[in-house]
Amino acid sequence: MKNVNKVPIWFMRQAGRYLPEYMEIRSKNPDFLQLCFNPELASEISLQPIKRFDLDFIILFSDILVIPYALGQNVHFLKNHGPSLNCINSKKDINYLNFKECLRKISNIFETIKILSSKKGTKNLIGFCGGPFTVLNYMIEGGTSKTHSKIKKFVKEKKKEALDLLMIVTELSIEYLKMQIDNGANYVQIFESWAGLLESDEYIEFIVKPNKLISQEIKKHSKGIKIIHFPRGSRTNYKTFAEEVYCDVLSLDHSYPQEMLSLLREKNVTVQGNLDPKELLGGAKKVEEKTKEVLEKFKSNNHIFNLSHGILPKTKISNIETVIKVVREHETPK
Ligand code: 1CP
Repeated sequence: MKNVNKVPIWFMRQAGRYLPEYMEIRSKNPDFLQLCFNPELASEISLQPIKRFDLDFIILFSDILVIPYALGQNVHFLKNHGPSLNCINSKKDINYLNFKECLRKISNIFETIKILSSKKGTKNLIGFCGGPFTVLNYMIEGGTSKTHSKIKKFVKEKKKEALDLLMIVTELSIEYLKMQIDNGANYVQIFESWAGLLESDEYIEFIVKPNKLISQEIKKHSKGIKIIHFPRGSRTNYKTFAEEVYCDVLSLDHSYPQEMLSLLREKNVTVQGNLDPKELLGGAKKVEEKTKEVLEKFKSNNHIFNLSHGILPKTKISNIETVIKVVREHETPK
């Protein structure tokens, strides 16, 4: 056998709208959240990209917004519009009872994980939650936002309330991840998709501290679990994040500073990423070129191939196949 390493591969949002087999199930299930709470269908959807592409990681089919739902907020996904939540302003506006009760509301998700765990074979199974600030962003904005003006104002003008709510979301997320691990996930990813909205002290308080607490508590609960962090858009703060927060894997977008790669080598943290999902809307030749560029860029680091953000709904399946072929043919010396 040759002395070589293979780069493992999966795609953020690999289970979703670019797949006709997902759209077929979705067309018969207009309520997206109820689909997330249907263990039979949710496990089938999680396995769709594995059956089609034989990827190395299965990710649970669910959504980060099950946490506001569990806390008693009204959460709906409107057709072609994204999520919609009733707006809240303080801790008083959520009528959660206790974390056990909250988790009971979403306990079907753990049944999905059990099914996936029994079918995973040699694949890895990723459980996930949103980063606490990202979840708070949706809770305060009431949905997708271009300006994020409400959350920025909330953090500045009602800091105490913001930190109280952030702590509730953080503690519930920890319990939620522990349950996912107990039911069979061997990786967890924390999607802090809106980390890039904050700078300096706010970045420390709202991004670093809660993510650090999640890592500490998860490692205490289960040493063997692998933790992937994704503080998207962190730019130079990627360094602060890696220095402060325990990560087994750090997912990078395109904003990271150059010196990250040597820092991550020193800390023995695996790099995940970072092909731009927009490339998957174009031609095959370019996709091949860009995939090779990513492999080259991270060749001296431990690397899990992925995108810099989720797969877009208009992605061509043939382009996904091209990426996988290039990555599978690539070998790095041990
Ligand atoms: O209409 C549909 O069928 C729903 C589309 C969809 C899907 C397939 C949504 C709505 N969520 C998901 C699944 C999902 N979401 C997964 C599991 C599947 C997989 O990854 O393969 C995961 C991990 C998520 C995570 C998620 N949801 C994030 C973090 C990652 C990211 O994209 O930044 C966020 C921010 C959400 C919120 C969300 N869910 C869905 C929408 C349209 C949105 C809003 C996105 C936005 O504000 O732009």
